Amino acid sequence: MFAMSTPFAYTLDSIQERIEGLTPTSRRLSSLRGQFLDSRAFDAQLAQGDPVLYEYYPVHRPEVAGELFSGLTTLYPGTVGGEYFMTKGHFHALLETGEIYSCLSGQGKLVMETPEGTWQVTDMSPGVVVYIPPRWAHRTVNTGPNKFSFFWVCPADAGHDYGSIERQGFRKRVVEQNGSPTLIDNPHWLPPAQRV
Ligand code: PAN
Ligand code: ZN
Repeated sequence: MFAMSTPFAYTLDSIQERIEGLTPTSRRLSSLRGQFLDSRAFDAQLAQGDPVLYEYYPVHRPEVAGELFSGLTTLYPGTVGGEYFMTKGHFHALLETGEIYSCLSGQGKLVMETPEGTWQVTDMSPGVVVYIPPRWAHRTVNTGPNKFSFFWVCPADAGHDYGSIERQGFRKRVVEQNGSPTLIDNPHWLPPAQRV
């Protein structure tokens, strides 16, 4: 089905936060409508412009078992109503697949949870590698004043399931309080048995 592949190399340029030779995919503020807690602040910010919140460079491979999907994501600094800029976040469509995130620059948090609502939030700074086990949804949050970038690798057939996160968000949100990143409960989050 797919041509036999041969080993290949690519260059993660951590200074310019890109993978040489690839074009990034961008997600703008408008693509995160409904994801930030303060929708008024979101609308007010969007009225001023639609900045890029993050960019990623996916190194695509055939979406079959055994192949690996990898790339680089860079999340810009900022907040919406005090909530730090973040990625959309997702479960993998093949729930039983994990992922590795490795921080290259900046400061952030990796917010994770299972379908049952067990959660964990892990600090990321350069050199930190986080193992995301199968079944754990994941979202990154830039809590620093500079760009936050990380390398990732997961099974190429993992796929992305954004649906449940788009509907209610993660159980924990990361907001700036007294100048520091603070975890708060997401008032919209419901345990699985109470969801419609
Ligand atoms: C990452 C993410 C990437 C963008 O490659 O897809 O950082 O985040 P969203 O997909 O949540 O917008 C990954 O976890 N892939 O599986
Ligand atoms: Zn993922």
